[in-house]
Amino acid sequence: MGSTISEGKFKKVVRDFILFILRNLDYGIFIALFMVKVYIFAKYTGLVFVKPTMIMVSIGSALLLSFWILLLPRTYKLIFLMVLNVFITIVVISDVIYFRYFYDIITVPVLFQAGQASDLWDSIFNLFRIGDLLIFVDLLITIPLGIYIVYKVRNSKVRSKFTPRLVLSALAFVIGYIAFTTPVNHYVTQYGKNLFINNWSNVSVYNVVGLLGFHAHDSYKYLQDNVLNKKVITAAQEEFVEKWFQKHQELQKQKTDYFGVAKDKNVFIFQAEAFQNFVIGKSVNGQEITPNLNDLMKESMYFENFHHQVAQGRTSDAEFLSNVSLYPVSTGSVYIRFAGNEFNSLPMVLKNHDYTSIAFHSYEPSFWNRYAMYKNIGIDEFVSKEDFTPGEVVGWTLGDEGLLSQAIDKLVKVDGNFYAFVVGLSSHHPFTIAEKYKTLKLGSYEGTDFGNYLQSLHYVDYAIGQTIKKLKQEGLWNETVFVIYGDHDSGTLKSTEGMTELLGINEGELSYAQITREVPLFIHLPDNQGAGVYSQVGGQIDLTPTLMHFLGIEVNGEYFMGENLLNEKNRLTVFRDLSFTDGEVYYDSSLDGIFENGVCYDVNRNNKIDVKQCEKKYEQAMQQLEISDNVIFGNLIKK
Ligand code: GP9
Ligand code: MN
Repeated sequence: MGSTISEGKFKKVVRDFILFILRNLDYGIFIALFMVKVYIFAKYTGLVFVKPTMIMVSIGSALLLSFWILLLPRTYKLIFLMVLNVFITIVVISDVIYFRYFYDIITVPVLFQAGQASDLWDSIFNLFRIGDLLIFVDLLITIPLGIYIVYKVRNSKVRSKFTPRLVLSALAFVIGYIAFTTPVNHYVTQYGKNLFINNWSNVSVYNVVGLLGFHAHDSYKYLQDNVLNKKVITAAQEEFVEKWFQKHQELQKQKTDYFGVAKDKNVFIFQAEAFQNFVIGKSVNGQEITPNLNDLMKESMYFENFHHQVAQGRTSDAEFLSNVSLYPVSTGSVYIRFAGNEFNSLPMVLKNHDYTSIAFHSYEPSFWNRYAMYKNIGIDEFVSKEDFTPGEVVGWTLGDEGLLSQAIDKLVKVDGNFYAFVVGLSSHHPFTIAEKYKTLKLGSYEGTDFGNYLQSLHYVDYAIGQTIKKLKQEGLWNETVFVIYGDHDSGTLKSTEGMTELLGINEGELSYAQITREVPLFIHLPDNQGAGVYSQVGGQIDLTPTLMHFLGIEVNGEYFMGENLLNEKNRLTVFRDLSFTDGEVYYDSSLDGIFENGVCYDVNRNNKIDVKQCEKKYEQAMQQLEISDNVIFGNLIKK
């Protein structure tokens, strides 16, 4: 008798259990469909999927998104699962199509950028592939079936118990949490949090947190910038900014003998990767590191006290400084955080003078969000990785020689004047280039990071030499203002030992601070006008006003913070960390941001002086950064 009872009990437990599983089959199907969809996304875009961490974060994020649905009674559960499935389907299909066009994942700012989005939706039809049907074909079954079941069970008396639902939901949450956070934490301990603070590329974030994780992170960032930490610019601040620029524009309008000496000439800028100034004119083991630039010095203006002013946005900050003439923001990259803002820019000014602007960079167009930002600042065409004819790879991608040469091939075909903005990459960390280009004999530096850095710069210098030759052959040399500068230091260079040894300096000295911030600037004007070495201090922010001066274009209400480099009076070059120099003093700020803890140097005597002597200019430097931030955070140019 007893055994029959327990047998009956057992049967009931088993039956209940099976019923419970069956009742939650919809949830299982939902998770499976989610996995299939993100897999299709990865497959169609060529991004990562089949690696254990990606599978873990994907399952984890799906569970975290949906665990709460398990708490709901059957009909509601089904309805919400269907809604969520439709939502995910829309996200995946949009991402697939967007990626096909932009090689990037959709971000919140993109959704709000009406201009860009409408361009996208225009071509959506063309970008749709028959295979995309796979992403939403399940809806044809799941929706009618779901509705049918909801309809069927809506009046059923059978009520599922709350406790098992709670347990299952909690279980989904815990598993989801562990599955998601384990690989992410692993990444953070290995590489740090930087990727999430300063997300230089959406794809890199995706690679760590998956598609859903990416969208969650992106939405959070957007919310932070635009709601939670939104900087409020008061009317008084706005007025102050406006007054400041009015006064500044008067200064920018002052003429020198060079005003208009390159009127109606083309502009060709080459922004060289991680190119520091200390190599110019230097030799190692009796070999010149930059023989071509050393030659160029004889025919062009060379600014020996020119500086990069970048912050976390690195290359993109350098581009922003030189094309937009505002300071970068202190965290992240303006290119990514504020790509939807309105800006004044060199290409926009030139557009008013009928120039065609083309940017060249042989890398993924989504890196640093360039495809969006270039468009926003008035660059007509962006020639990126896929658009180049495959050629010799040096470092990460097509070498600078091929890049520059293909750029010229395209530019000779431009009708009318051009503005070319070419961004190099060959000398990017880790400075590994093909053996055949390592032509310097480096002795003790051979094979070290520093040695490889020198070899890379030597190659880039060679590419520059070839470019000058080609521009001459094409008859462009004297029809063009040719500009070369470095984007930033070789920051990721682990050991600076080689550099300090080669130059005979020590960390903590003024020259050390100077050297890490100095990049070369060469400006070749038609017919070698003004050739010589210039000592006034300046930075990337000064490029646009300087070039406008040569081209004979007066500032016309634009918010450019830089100054014409040829204006020698009252110069002040400010760095994002609040270090600065005016050519007389050099202030090196301290990490804690406390003024007194920084170091003040006398530039001419090359020694430390009382920090108080840097105080007045410090206030001015701070004001400049504040004005720039207010313009960017308050989108004041639009106003
Ligand atoms: C990639 C390149 C690298 O497109 O600009 O940027 P960086 O790492 O130097 O900022
Ligand atoms: Mn760079």
